[in-house]
Amino acid sequence: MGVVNVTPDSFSDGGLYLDADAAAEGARRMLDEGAAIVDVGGESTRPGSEGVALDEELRRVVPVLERLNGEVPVSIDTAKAEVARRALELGAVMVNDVTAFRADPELAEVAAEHNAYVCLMHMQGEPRTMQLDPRYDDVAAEVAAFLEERLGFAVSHGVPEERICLDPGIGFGKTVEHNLELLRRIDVLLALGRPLLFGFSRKSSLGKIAGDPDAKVGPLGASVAAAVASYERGATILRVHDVREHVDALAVAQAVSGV
Ligand code: HH2
Repeated sequence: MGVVNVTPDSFSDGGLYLDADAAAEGARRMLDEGAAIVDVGGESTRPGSEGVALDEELRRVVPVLERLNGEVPVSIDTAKAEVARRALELGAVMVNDVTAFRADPELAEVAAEHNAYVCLMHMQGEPRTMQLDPRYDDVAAEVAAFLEERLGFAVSHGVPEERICLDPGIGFGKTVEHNLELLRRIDVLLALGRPLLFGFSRKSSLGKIAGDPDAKVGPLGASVAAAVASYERGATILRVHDVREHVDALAVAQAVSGV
């Protein structure tokens, strides 16, 4: 899954795709480079962010979807039902909601009506404050319990279970150690029986592991290593900004595993 953030302030690609032509071109390039789907978002959820108004989010993402004209499989990264509705009408095939249908419960019905694929993600707290002091007694068990509950919610609102993938939400109310433990104990998440999406790409935890305690962005090599480690432990979808490098690395990992 490639990432195109149509925002001025995303933590690693803010401003790069704010222009609709540049965003559409970026999405097409990612498809050429081997992405199976491109996640288009109009609201940054980086630590400390405040969120954007509906009108502004629509103004950012609708022109991109219009330009893509249904020719690129798009996942719409939004927590708003109205943004998802417009995106699905314009050909998007998946709804990626970092709030797992908590911010706008109507989003579940919109996804169901359009027979969309869905990604439900775990987040502790909200972007504005989530990295201030994240705490868990047992991060893997708590994230799994949350995802199981949200999976039940989505299914009870008409989204077929086969259309849903789950995501532990790397960096969303989690320390470096929490993120690593979620990958080490991925068996607890795999036991939920749905494909798992991991989004380590460029996240600050990777920069910290690579030696910079003040890192805001993780380096490419660290992102690729985290994606391969996630794949080898059982993740199905890797959400990444640098598609070509990840596709190459994952092709090798896949060849080694003989799948
Ligand atoms: N991470 C980000 C945004 N959306 N969605 C899922 N399912 N999983 C993730 O890990 C995830 C996500 C944050 O990364 P990015 O989109 O690059 O930054 P920003 O939120 O600043 O736009």
